[in-house]
Amino acid sequence: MSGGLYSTNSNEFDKTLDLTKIKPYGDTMNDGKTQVSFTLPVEKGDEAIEAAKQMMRKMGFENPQVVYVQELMKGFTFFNCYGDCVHTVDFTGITVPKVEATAMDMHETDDFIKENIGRPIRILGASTGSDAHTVGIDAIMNMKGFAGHYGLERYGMMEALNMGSQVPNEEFIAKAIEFKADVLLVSQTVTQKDIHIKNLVELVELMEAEGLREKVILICGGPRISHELAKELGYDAGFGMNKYADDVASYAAQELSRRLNA
Ligand code: B12
Repeated sequence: MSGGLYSTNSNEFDKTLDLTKIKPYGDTMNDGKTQVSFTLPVEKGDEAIEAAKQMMRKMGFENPQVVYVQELMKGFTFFNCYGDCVHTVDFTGITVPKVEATAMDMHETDDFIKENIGRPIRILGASTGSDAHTVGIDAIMNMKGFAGHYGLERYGMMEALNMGSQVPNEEFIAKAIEFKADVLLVSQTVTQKDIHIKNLVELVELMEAEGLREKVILICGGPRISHELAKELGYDAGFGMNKYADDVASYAAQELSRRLNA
């Protein structure tokens, strides 16, 4: 039986997928449905809710709805809102710079190093500057690994040394020289006030002054690091979220082999 108060005819919904004009998807194509949350520095109340709706309209959302309101502390109100996004993105025009390497698992990388480099690769890592976060660099380096990916310390053909967090750039460089590192791994998690940019650039400048920059493969990583940003800052490669030891190991082994066998 068709019709009735609650029946819907699916034919009346837009089903057009145009990759040159994509929009957020809620429950039907091109509905633009989006959830946004933010805080305004005002007292909770009807005026605050109206301000949040006006903010949503200015951000490019039609039919703004405030679905959750919470006073965070006196004078600050948090909002969860829904709205219909009016903007579109041309997906076909997007290119993202990526690290160029063939993905290999731990055993394949070890075999690759044996065949093409003939000795273990020395890898030094740290979370540098004032950054106290260790979980990211540990995820890449620790023997036990992370999310089912063994860390670099487990690789038979890698000598991996993890210096931990809050390592000053000068100390990192001194250790790199002493350890005769082939590859340096720098982790940066805190990005407030662009502190990571300042710290990453300082490391490159100090390495250049020491004549070390061209002698090593310099890699940075962290949740807000992209390969594009890394290249801009003078690094050989950058790895962000959802990247694991295998990604770094594959790249490091292949890049070192390219350089040694050039
Ligand atoms: C745990 C944690 C802490 C712990 C850290 C404990 C420890 N031993 O590491 C403690 C409580 C100490 C802490 C402190 C602080 N934290 Co904190 N912390 C977090 C939290 C909850 C999780 C981070 C984490 O462990 N992620 C898990 C790891 C596995 O993910 P990951 O780091 O992204 O790593 C992956 C990739 O990025 C990549 N990767 C990472 N590094 C590298 C390096 C290389 C070379 C490569 C190849 C790849 C790679 O590989 C990993 C696996 O995929 C985040 C919020 C969040 N949910 O992310 C906030 C967060 C990172 N912290 C934050 C802040 C602000 C702080 C403090 C400044 C707070 C304060 N005011 O005191 C201090 C830091 C002080 C300092 N001097 O650094 C902010 C950072 C905001 C920003 N954009 O800058 C966050 C995002 C919280 C927030 N939403 O505000 N924090």
